[in-house]
Amino acid sequence: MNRLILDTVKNDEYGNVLFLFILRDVVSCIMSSQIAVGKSTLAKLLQSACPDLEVVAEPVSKWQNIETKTSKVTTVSNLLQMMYEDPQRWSYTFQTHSCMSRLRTQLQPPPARLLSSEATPVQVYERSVYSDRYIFALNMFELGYINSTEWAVYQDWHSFLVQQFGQRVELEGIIYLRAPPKICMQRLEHRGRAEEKGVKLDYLDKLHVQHERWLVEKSTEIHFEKLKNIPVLQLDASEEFQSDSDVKDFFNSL
Ligand code: D5M
Ligand code: MG
Repeated sequence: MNRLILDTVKNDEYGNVLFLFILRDVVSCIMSSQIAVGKSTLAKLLQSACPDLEVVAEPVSKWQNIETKTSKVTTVSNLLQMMYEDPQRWSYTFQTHSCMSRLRTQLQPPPARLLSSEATPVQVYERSVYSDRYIFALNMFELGYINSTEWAVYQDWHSFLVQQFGQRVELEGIIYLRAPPKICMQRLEHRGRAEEKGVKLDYLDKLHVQHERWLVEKSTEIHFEKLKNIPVLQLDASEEFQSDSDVKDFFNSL
């Protein structure tokens, strides 16, 4: 992926200075995994161990704080909570919002500090527009939370947007953090995110099956050519992460 980036940097002597960076070969990866598997733990490890790497967090707080403005009052709604409390009503809405927020995140240029690095810069995203579609949205459709009309509409605009943005949302690799759903359930209970209180093991089992179909068995129907042959690094996440060496080797191989 080649990116052209215009940036302004504040300079004491000359005021704002316009820089033109041509950034070649940014390696974009995603971490895809079950809920509460430990993405953020691995992300912190990677971030502190690799200066040429940027981890881009999932925009969860955006989903929890949607501002609704009327002429007199501003209210905040928590779409993550609404989706878990009433999936039949809110799943489709949630998928539109999560996909738009991930798209915005994936379209952001890398930070300036990555541009000055000698090595190939790497951006690692916590999930992507592809995990949205091939894990969560598909699962909601199979559970009947998204009906067949909503599913057809979703797939239509998802394919259109991904194709329109082309290389800007392409990935070079996927890191699959794999752990038994029971272990993820324990971690989910331990972290105690209020919206996830009602999540059952059965739901995590289903998400696990979706990951296995997409990333291991490769039986999920994929609609984007590059994604079909993308390298997948599988990491055993049943133990808490201690080291990042496997991941570094994977980046070097891309
Ligand atoms: O936590 C992220 C939370 O967000 C978790 O409750 C799953 C949920 N999530 C993320 N993306 C989606 C989509 N596309 N649909 C439904 N729910 C979603 P984490 O522990 O980081 O996985
Ligand atoms: Mg997380």
